[in-house]
Formats: sequence, C-alpha cells, structure tokens
Amino acid sequence: MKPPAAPDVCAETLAMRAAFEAAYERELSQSSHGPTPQAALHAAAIACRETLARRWAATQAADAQRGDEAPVRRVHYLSMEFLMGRALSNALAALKLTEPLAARLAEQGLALGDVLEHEPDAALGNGGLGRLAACFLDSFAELGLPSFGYGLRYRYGTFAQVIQQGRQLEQPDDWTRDSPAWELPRHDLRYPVGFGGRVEVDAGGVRRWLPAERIEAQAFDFVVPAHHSERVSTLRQWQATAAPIAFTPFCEGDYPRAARHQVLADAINWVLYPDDSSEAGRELRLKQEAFLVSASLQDLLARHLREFGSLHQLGTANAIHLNDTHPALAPAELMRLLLDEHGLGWDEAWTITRQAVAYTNHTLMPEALETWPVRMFERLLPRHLEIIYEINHRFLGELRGRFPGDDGLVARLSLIDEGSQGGERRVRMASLALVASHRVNGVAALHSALMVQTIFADYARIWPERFHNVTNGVTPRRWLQQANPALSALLDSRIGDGWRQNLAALAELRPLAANRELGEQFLAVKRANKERLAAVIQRELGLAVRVDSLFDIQIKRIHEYKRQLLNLLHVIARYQAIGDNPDAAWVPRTVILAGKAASAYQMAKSIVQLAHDVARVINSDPRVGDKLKLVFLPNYGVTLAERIIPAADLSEQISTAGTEASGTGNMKFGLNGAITIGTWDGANIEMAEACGVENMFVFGLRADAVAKIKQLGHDPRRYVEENRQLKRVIEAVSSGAFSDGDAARYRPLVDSLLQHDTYLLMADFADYVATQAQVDRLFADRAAWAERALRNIAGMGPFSSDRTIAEYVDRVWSAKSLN
Ligand code: T68
Repeated sequence: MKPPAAPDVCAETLAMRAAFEAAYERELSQSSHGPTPQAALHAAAIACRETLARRWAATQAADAQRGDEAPVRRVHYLSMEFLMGRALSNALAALKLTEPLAARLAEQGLALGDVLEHEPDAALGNGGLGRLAACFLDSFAELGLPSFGYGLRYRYGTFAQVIQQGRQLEQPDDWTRDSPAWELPRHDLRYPVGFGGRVEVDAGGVRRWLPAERIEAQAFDFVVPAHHSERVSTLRQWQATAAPIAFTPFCEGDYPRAARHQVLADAINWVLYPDDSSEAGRELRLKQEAFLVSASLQDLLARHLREFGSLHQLGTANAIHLNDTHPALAPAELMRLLLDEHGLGWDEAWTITRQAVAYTNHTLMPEALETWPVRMFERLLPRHLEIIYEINHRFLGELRGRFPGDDGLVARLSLIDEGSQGGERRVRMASLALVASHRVNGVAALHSALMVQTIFADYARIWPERFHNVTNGVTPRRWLQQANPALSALLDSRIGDGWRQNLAALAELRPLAANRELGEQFLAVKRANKERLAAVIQRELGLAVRVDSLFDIQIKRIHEYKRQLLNLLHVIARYQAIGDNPDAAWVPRTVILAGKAASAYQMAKSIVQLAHDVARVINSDPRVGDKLKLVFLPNYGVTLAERIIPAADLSEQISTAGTEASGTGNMKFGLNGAITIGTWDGANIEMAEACGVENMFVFGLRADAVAKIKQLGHDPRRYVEENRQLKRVIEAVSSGAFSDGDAARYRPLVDSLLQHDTYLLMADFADYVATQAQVDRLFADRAAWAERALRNIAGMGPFSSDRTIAEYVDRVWSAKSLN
C-alpha cells in the first residue's frame, strides 16, 4: 500500500498532458483515413496506454517485496470472468484527460461522446460474478492494494445476443477486431502448461508428470488506473500459443493436420464458458480452468522467488483468491508446483497452500456447484488427480479421527463423489476449495448465513472459524460518476465530491432529501437520462416510449430464479386490466428488460421469446396506447447497463427469497436514484436496512417461509385456482394468446409453473401485483417519489466496492491464522 512518491502534481500533470497530446497526434498521423472517430479512439487509447504503462512500472516498483521486511500481502485474484466493459472513458477520467481530449477533438470536428461510442465492450464475463471482479480491480487501484487480477484473454468473450423473430440467437462477439490497443503484451512472461500424459515414479519413489501436450501461456496486461492517486492495478490475461506448424504434414499438403495442435491450443481462448451441454465443451472448460490456474501460479512463484530467493514465506506474503470454484484447481496446482517442481515436502507445501488460499462462493444452488468426472481428470490432469486423492486421504483420515464411525459425514465431505446413485465418480471442486482455504466467504449477509446452514453445513460444523461474510459492492467511479454525469454534478453541488472516494459521504444527502428544490433537480436529471434511454430504444427497436411514464426495469442474466417470468406475468395482468377498463386513470409504464440466456438453457430462452411475444401484442394494441409498453433491449452488457440504470425509476430485484446470493445491479440502481421493488433476498436486505425499508417496496415470501413451503410440498395449482387474475394470465399464455394461437409454444413453461413452480412465482404473484399498485400510487406523487429516491441514494454509502475490498483485506487476506 505504499504509493509511488508524491510528484510535483502540477508539473507532472502538465508533462503528462503534453506526452498524451504528442502521442495522440503521432498515432493519429498514422491513420489512413484522417481523424475519423475510430482513428481518434485508437490514438487516444494508445496515448493513455503510455501513461498507464509508466504508472504500472512505478506501482510495481513501489509494491516490490523484500525478504528482509514484513511484506504487505499481495493479492492474486483468480477469476474466469472479468466483465470490464469499455475502458477509455474511465481512463480519461482517472488521468484527468477528459477535458483536454474533448477540446482537441472539437478542433478536429469530433465529439468525445461519438468517439467513446466506437469502443467495443470487453465482455469477458457472464454476469454479476464477472462484473464484481472488474469493480474489484478498480478498488484495488483506488485503495493502493498490491495485487494482480488473473484471467483468460477470450477472443470472443461470451456471445453477442441477436433477436430473430423473437428468439435469441448467439453469435461470436468479435470484440478484439476493432478494439483499441489497450493491452500491454508481455513477451517475456511465458509459462508452459501441460495436459494429459502419465505420471512416472522413479527408483527413489519421486513422481514425475510427463504431459502429452504442452501449451504456452503468454501474458497480456490490462491496466486499470486509480482516480485519486497514480496507482494502477493489473489484469493479467493469458493467451495460449502452440508450437509452430508440423512441417511434414505441411509439406505433404495436409494443412489441417499441420495446424491441428494450433487450433486446439487456440480454442482455449476462443469463448468464455463454452456450452457445457456437450462433452467437448465440458472438457474445454476444464482445460481453460487449468490453464488459467497454472499460468497464474507459475507467475506468482516466479515473482516471489525473484523477490525472496526462497519459497518459505510464500503463504504469508501472498493471498490467492478463488472467485467461485472455477479456479479451484489452484490448490492442487500449487501443491504440484511446490512438490514436483520445487522439491518441498508435503507438510510445508500444504501449510503454504492453506495460508495463501481463500474462496468466495457466489451461489447456493447445489446443482450449480462445479464437479468434474474423475475420468476426465485422469485423462487431462493425472498428476493433479493424484494430489487431490492425497489431500482427500489425509483430510478424511483427520475426519475419521474426530468423528469415529460417522461414515455418512465422511461420504458427504469427501472431495470425491463416489457416484453412489449410479452416477460416475466426480471431483467436487467446492470441497477442494473449502478444504484448502483458510477463509471462505459468502457475498451478502443472508447468503453467508444460508451457506453455512445449507450447502456447506457439514464443513461449517467442523470449521466454524473459516466462514465469513463480505457483502458485495460496486465502484462509484463507473456506476455513478461515469454512468450518470448529471446526477454526479448535482450531488457535487449539494454535498461536495468526496463521495467519489468515500461513498459513505452520500449520507450527507439524508437531511436534504425532503428539500423540494433538490427533488425537482433530481427529477430533471432523471428525465434527461430517460430521454437518452428513450432515444436508444427508438434507435434499436423503432419504438417510441413516453418519457414521463414510469421506467420499470429488470436487467440481468435470464434465469428462472431471478423470475423475469414473474415480471412478465404482472405485465400481462396489467395489460388485461387495461383492456377491461381502458379509461381508468392508469399510471403509464414502460417495462424494460434486458439479459442473455445461456445458450443451452432452454427455459431461459423460452422466457426471452415470451417477452418478445407479449411485447408484440401489447405494443401494437390501440386500446393500450401509452399506458403500457414492454421493451426488450438486445445484447445486454456493461455499456448498455450504463445507459439504462441512470434512467430507471423502478429497479426490479424479485428473485425467490434465498436464491440470489447478493445482486449488484440492485446497488447500481439504488445509487442512481431508482426505487427498488424487491424480495427479502441477497443484498436487498442490507439495502433496506441502510436506506430504510419504508423507502423500498418489499414483497413476497421470506427465505424461511420459502424453505417451509418446499418442505411441506408446494401446490402451485391452488394459487391459480384461488386467484382469478392469475388464472386468467396463465390461461392467456397457455392458450396461445401471445403466440398467434400456437398453444404448444409455452406448454413447457406453463407446465413447469403449474406442476413444480420451483421458484414460487405462483405463491408470490398476488403480493407482487398488489405492491406494484403501491408503486403506481407513489409515482403519481412526484415530490414524494423524489424524496424516497433521494433517501435511497443517501443510504448507498456501504455499497461501494472500496468498502468491500477493505473488508476482504481485514477479514480474509490479512488473516494469518490457519484455523
Ligand atoms: C452472481 N453469480 C450471483 N455467476 O448470482 C449474484 N458464471 O447474486 C452475485 O451478486 C454475483 O455473483 C456477485 O457475487 C454469477 O454471476 C455466474 O455468472 C456464473 C455462474 C456459473 C458459471 C459461470
């Protein structure tokens, strides 16, 4: 946490600006087409990158550890996902270059806003987990934490969502094609990663892995600047490079064979999360995880050895953080490196591993906990499997000592699922992460509590000290300062700009929340943001929406537990009610959805299609007019979220209680003055506590009631029979009212609701609809709405990722003991 020596700020700033302008002009002069927005974007990125590269070197020099002094722990954040979005706007703001560049662009007849729009999103993540990792990089820099984020350099990110006739199609997102050259390639950082082969035992009993294939990992650094210092943080992403072409097949004209190994290596970097519905997809995913883990740990070890000369302090000088179980191979790989490559004994290697490793869980769904078939491990990672067996052997031995005769406990806690129900034997990655970690945390208070009561109850019983909570947060630099400049300026004018660095300062807004003038100003800002979003909707979908209607927004991955379907059921109910009584005083609403469905998740895709079918019918019904519109914005991502969130009046956070680990969209909306309609779930609960539950719209069953209903047996049909409104909604969907009479289209969806209703939509429907009516009433009173929105903003201080990272440092990464 040592900042680089404080420079003479003014001289430094001027010198940096001059260097930026010179680099910008130099790069632009290379453009064949003159100062086009694309050329300006590229030139500005390169010019920023030069400054970032200098700051990177200064930060590394400041963070260098020495064996003879107590080191500040360096954090290594391993994550398969980093949902970075665009970088230029953030970099310009951090480097205080926004104004100079805007002025220069104006001279060239360009607008900064247009230039920024040409940057593609780095969409290297699925959802909240990946975006959280990106927020953490921002906070690492801001808090001056010695750190590295480690990820994979995906060529196509996730996928681009295209809607055709109301259905989601997935296309490769070729984001690097026009990407400005942000990255710093590190040609000197290359590590071999092995796959397959066999393990040999020599005469002395020493085991040696002879991989059948070796793929080289090369580092590319993505530099993330702090806004209030000259520190930067690093996202180091690995690129696979294979050996050159095979010459003999090439000479024989068999080019596919000559390059086959290159294609296979290349595939590691193609796409995030290849469709796991096929064996090939699953195998590729495991290879990706192993590749990330091995290259990152080799990098860590090389740095540590350079600085310390030996490995003994590795566990106290470094933290290795597992962002969910996707990098949970790390303890096995670290053990392999320490034992096989560096000759340490088991006990010392295990102590180091346990000191360094910590794990965050992001989901309570047992089916989402990662496991891998033992035979796939044998084939790809035979030495790792041996090490996992040995860890398990020692762990189960201890367990038998502590709980003699409790075979059930041993079977439940084993790192290997023996496949007793006729399935194949599998490695339980969460168990590996738990056994190897000195700290395990959930991401919101309820989630952490449920984690130790449900999925990890047995582990929590034997190691209660290991389990902690660290509630998520989001970076105010991107999610307020950058996404909502107008609201940021309003806040600055009332409470100063300290909130950008210390979000707790938002509490100063609380005494002003009832101020009429501020309320009016807030509503004017909101209206301007809604106009911006309305223009996007017009451009994307050719649909005009009323800017003074209530913008009711749900944006997130499409998943049954997140209950976009409940939202649609309410929209249909409202549509039917408007049809019955079109002349009533309806509060006009625009319901906006966005989100991607995983490519193999049929139910989620069906929900996307239903949204489009319902939208088509409602939006073209003349009886409805402006009273209700339904909008699905395609290809949800970080940049679209930056446009949508500042325009929201109402934030939909309606997961079944006990299913959403935390949510972070809820925080972004709150920060931007949207009022939440939500269940008592995830971080909604802590938001209600911080903002005042009376300032939110809370509805639905609580987690304990959900558990009880499930235990007693849920009968969804009873709710349908007893509620005429719900019955009519379900009948409309199942009879084909939204699918041109095609009653088969939504049969699986309706059957699932009527027969199982796993996520209790039927049980929560009535309360949800009644609560939406309260929303209408409040929205009709503009001053009261503004006051509540301001009270929400005032309460958002705790939800900064700066606070989250400070807690990780305190509760997880500094923890020295080996409980
Ligand atoms: C999310 N998880 C939680 N998982 O759903 C959300 N990727 O409640 C929480 O706020 C957030 O994590 C941050 O803690 C995800 O986003 C994934 O995207 C995922 C799941 C499986 C595999 C890959």
